[in-house]
Amino acid sequence: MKRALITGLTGQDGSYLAEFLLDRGYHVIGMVRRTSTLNFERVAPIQDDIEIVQGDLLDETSLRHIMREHRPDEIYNLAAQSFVQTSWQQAVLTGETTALGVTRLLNAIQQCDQDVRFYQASSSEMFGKVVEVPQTENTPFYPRSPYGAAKVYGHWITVNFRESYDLHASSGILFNHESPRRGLEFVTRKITYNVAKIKHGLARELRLGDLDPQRDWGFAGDYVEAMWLMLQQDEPDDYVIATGETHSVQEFCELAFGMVGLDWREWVVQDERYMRPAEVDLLIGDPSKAATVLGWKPRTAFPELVAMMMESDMELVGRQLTRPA
Ligand code: NDP
Ligand code: GDR
Repeated sequence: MKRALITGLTGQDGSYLAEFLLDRGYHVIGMVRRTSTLNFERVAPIQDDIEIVQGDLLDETSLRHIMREHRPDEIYNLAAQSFVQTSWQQAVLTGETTALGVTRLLNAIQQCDQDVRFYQASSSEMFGKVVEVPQTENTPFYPRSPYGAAKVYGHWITVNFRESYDLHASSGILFNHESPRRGLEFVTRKITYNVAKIKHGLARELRLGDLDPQRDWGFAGDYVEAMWLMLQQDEPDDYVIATGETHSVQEFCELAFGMVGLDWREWVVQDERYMRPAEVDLLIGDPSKAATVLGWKPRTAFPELVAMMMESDMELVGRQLTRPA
């Protein structure tokens, strides 16, 4: 039985990846950091099938301990301070976790077991103010936030450890991927959850920042397969994972409101608080290397993704309404 360690188990991607690996017969070890209240909501249905271990990307000793005690064959490093907006207020913490955290984990691998296969969760935010459209594995980086800069470091330290120590370390440059399990602070989920509240009469408006940025949005459930495929290759490498389509925040609003018979223009209010000091205007990825080498293709089209999230949030808010006080 293969053993996989997932950091960031409690996040959106961690939960989908854990389900994916369990289905393939893996023994899944999920790293979680200590919190005063449990936040296992996303993994609740599979919690008993996973070995949960405590560790923190800020604490290298905890990572070495996990490596020695649990001997994983594959490591998926999904843990990060992942919210771009927060990275301006907590730039140092973002760097400690999202950048140096990768080095701590790679150090632990290099010292404990150099045969481990390693996946780093890199990001399209590294392209930032894009210098090429669409973006490929060869497009130069131009990050626009402390988060983007931290991910660039995480990406290059992964490449460096691969080249320095011959580690099987791959970096997946994933474009935005969403799901009903997306955190409520990210724009797609913020929209679908609040549209559901408006539809149920629980909110009167939706306050958003810039509606013009365009993103290449895919479904998280499709993207975790690409992570796994990268670690099944004979050689480690870097891959862009994207749909090859781009849509604006406004288009997302139009679709989501439209799905429940509302006109977004009557409900959306623009609010300075959600504007960013530097914006990423346009992201669109070229996933052809992943298609050719990994045989990976996205399965969920943009309208399907919006519909999936809208349906889930309509049901969630409906349940909240009918719950006895
Ligand atoms: P989430 O924000 O949903 O999850 C982040 C996870 O990291 C949580 O489990 C969180 O734990 C954990 N974490 C945060 N800090 C630490 C720490 N110091 N030590 C250990 N664990 C920590 O992110 P996603 O699931 O959406 O994304 C997964 C990864 O992929 C991230 O690295 C993200 O930056 C990257 N990425 C995501 C994309 C996307 O569109 N979703 C696109 C490209 C890259 P806790 O629950 O305790 O907060
Ligand atoms: P992003 O995702 O920054 O692309 O990072 P997010 O959903 O936060 O923003 C997408 C775009 O929407 C604009 N926007 C708003 N965003 C939020 N959160 N809230 C708002 O009210 C709002 N109004 C407009 C933003 O300015 C932005 O242009 C995500 C994260 O998952 C990263 O961890 C990951 O690396 C990248 O995707 C790829």
